[in-house]
Amino acid sequence: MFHRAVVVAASLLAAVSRVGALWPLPQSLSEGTSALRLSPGFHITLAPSVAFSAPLDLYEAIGRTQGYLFTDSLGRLVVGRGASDVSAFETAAYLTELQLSLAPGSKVNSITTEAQKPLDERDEAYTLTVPSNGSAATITATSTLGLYRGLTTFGQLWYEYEGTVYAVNTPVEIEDKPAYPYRGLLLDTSRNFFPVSDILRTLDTMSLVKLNEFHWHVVDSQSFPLEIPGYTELAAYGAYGPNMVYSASDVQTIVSYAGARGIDVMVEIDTPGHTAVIADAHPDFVACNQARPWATYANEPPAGQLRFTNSTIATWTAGLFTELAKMFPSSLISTGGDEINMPCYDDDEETQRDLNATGLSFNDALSGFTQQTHAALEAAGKTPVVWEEMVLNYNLTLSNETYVLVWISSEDVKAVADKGFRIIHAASNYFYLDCGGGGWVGDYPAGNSWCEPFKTWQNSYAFDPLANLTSDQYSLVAGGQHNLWTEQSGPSNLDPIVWPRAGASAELFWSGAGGNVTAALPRLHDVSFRMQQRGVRSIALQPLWCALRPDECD
Ligand code: CP6
Repeated sequence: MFHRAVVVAASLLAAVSRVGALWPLPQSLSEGTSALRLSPGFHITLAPSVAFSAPLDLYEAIGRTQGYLFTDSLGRLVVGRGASDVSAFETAAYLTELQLSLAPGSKVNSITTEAQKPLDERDEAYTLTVPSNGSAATITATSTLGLYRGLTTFGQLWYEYEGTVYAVNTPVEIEDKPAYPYRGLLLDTSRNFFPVSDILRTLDTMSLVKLNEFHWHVVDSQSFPLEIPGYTELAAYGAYGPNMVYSASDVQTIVSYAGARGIDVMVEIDTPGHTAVIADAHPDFVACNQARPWATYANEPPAGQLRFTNSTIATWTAGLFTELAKMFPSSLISTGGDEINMPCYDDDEETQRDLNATGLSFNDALSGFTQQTHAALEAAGKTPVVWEEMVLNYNLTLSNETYVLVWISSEDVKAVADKGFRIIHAASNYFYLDCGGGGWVGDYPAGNSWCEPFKTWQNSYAFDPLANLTSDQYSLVAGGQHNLWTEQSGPSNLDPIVWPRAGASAELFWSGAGGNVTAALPRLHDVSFRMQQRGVRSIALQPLWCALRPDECD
């Protein structure tokens, strides 16, 4: 294959504009056509503005970046695209230094601290220059998180081939910052369990495409794999097994690994629906526990929902969120709130007795419960996040600080905005990675095939985050996320089902507008190869033939 590629080499000049494979595309990018070699003595340095108090996670990020430069062996791609005019490389200058500096007055926090800040306080902006003459490259920013984003971009400029590392699109000048502060990925670890190592690899891959929010849908009706201090009975009884539990120390590992990669971890305990598993430890806490036929009482087996109308249970749940808040430094925690099943509560004597005793309507009782869990989170300094039904279906009184995940349909975004809530796009018609995964294949009502059409990356990439909104509502859009529900996914297909598809939302919400799939395809293809180089089983988007000759395949 390589030999074939060399034979069809086009002119270097024609090829280079297609060689730089940055993903997500920076806000402003100017590229030249000169080759540049990475000196064997290349090193990344810190200007005095950073060096005096540089945090450990920045040093580690520098070390990883240097490592990737020499192990992302993608030179074949560049060579195949016509940059095989080796003479251009033989005369290319050597880059020996990349200098990182912070603007005067910037605070030198760790990347982790910056990544875990509230959404509107995150500063991810950076400027990157790579001259073609061998003078030092530079990254400047006003936060270490910005420097980290710049390092990620820098790493995508380079291709190792037969021992030489080169960029072919210099000089490069980039000014960059995200269009939206929230760029997430949801992973469900309840329907099927994922070892910590799978989560860490996913975090690495997220960081490569500048995703910054890991939405950890950690528990659900099927299993409770999270050990929460003071509430350890939930995992003890509810996990699939003793080896399928995230211990408090696993959580710390995941949170700090994420933070060091510029990623915040937003955990979710979905309430009051999706809670059947709580019955394993507390049978009295759950209505319609494993009731049959399950389809009457839940969207998936097993049926069972928290008896939130009971004040003891509500207080217990608020306490659970208080403990959860201590485990996760993020400012964001999701209390869930999707897919509440009414027949379950209608048929539950205890719930009906509570409602009669208090004289509250179902909606008012649900409002009170949600206010109680949210108050617990707010007391812990957190901002609550909910699924859209909480604000669209039950008319709950919630703070306008609340973030609302829109999942049922992108059509619902407008109604959420009209109520003044901040929005996280997660619509099933654009951003669901599972195919049939929300469903129970064979058991879903006929004609309700959530999975069709399969959500291609092109489909997600065409999403308009501001559609149907008035310009004064634009600021309500925090960003968006791809979602992996795992009814039919597990460790063996995690990488292929997520990557590189989730890259589509990564670019959409970083760059602000996707749309042109033809222009994007060769870059996404390249970032997918880069993922593969790093041990991620990201899938092919095209025959390799096209990767070598993007101009022939568009
Ligand atoms: N689990 C939870 C799910 C889903 C949701 N919440 C879901 C619903 C429909 C589809 C896919 C997933 N499996 N807790 C909805 C947010 Cl198609």
